[in-house]
Amino acid sequence: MKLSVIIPTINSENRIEKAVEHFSNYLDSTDAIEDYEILIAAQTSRDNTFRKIKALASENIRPLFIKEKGKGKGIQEGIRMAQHPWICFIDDDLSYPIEFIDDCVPLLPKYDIFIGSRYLGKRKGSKLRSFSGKVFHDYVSMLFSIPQKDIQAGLKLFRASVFDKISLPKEKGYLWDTVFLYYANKAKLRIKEIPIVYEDRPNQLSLFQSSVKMGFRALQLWWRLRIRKKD
Ligand SMILES: Nc1nc2c(ncn2[C@@H]2O[C@H](COP(=O)(O)OP(=O)(O)OP(=O)(O)O)[C@@H](O)[C@H]2O)c(=O)[nH]1
Ligand SMILES: [Mg+2]
Repeated sequence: MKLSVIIPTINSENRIEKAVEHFSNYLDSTDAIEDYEILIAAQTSRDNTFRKIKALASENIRPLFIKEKGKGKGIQEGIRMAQHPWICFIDDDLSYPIEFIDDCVPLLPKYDIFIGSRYLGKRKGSKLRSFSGKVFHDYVSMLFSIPQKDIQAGLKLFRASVFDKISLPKEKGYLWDTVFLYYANKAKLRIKEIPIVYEDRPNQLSLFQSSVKMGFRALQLWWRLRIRKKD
């Protein structure tokens, strides 16, 4: 398999090197990977993230310097730059296991999109965060009729060619994934959830603040996509 791995990242000077090293060690050692590139989709940060990722550049590791805010924006730019037929994105804090690729490999011919699913697998960490994640999940799943169990998972693998069938979501924030899965289900793409063990490592400042913001954004998107029928 030839794979482009996108790491959306921000304010990560103290973790990005470790993440890139971990992912590239895995990609170098697994038989499943014929060729790969790692795209570090970094947004302008308060710390030295840009300087750190510049120093990581090599044949397989390509830093992207993105001015505009948002995890979705980082993923979009990564997808635009990706050169391989399979694309994966993964968070920068090692909360998701990259080894999930091994579980996907035997199933590649049968599916277009794989999700590293926290709700099928094990979730280590705070019960409150797990509960609020689930409430948000059920709310979004209802608004957009998305049947998958983990919509927002920060680990997804998909064919680059899916964007011949669906548009590349324009959403710039965390809800990029929701729009992606909404389009993918509508186009009847083949989606498989793979159980993973997730290590909760909270980054955001306030759970309440971010949940309210994302809840409101989900409503705006629901209005635009499902009621006004725009994309
Ligand atoms: N390029 C870019 N990446 C971002 C931005 N915000 C977050 N990220 C990255 O997106 C990934 C997920 O961010 P988190 O803050 O862990 O978000 P989360 O996992 O939904 O929230 P937590 O449950 O609090 O961890 C990480 O790799 C971040 O560095 C952004 O504005 N731009
Ligand atoms: Mg996180």
